Amino acid sequence: MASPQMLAILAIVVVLPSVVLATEYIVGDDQGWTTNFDYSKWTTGKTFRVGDSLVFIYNKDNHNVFKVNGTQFKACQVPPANANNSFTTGYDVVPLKTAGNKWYICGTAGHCDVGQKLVITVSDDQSPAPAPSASAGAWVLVHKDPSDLTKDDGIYREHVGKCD
Ligand SMILES: [Cu+2]
Repeated sequence: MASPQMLAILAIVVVLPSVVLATEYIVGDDQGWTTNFDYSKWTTGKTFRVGDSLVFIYNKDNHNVFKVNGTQFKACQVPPANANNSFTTGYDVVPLKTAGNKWYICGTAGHCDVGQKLVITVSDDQSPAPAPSASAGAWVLVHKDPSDLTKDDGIYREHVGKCD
């Protein structure tokens, strides 16, 4: 019969992969959700997947979050608020439930116009980012015969430091 300790270990093993795969993105990092921040720059290099969450952190006296469509996003047009499209707590966790483009703006007058707007593309690809496996392959190649690679080869330069 399985001991409680064994069951606990089993539970951790089963739960862990889903915990690792889901990412909570704090929008704007330490700047949070605010005016005069470049959110398109913030999204650069990030991959958003179904199951991840956005966390909007802001002063609720000054800001809020509206989920809008692409047209409203472009025009900074605030839609009528409903339970599904507006967030006002100052610490809003927004799960990314479906793939596709998602648009968010602040509903306070003028804030979207000065950059408080965020557009992301959510992928339904559940596999981890492809970069690690690609670099692992390149690393093996470097070990095999580094002399085949020229000095200017990006792969060689990127991974040669990891060789022991
Ligand atoms: Cu605002």
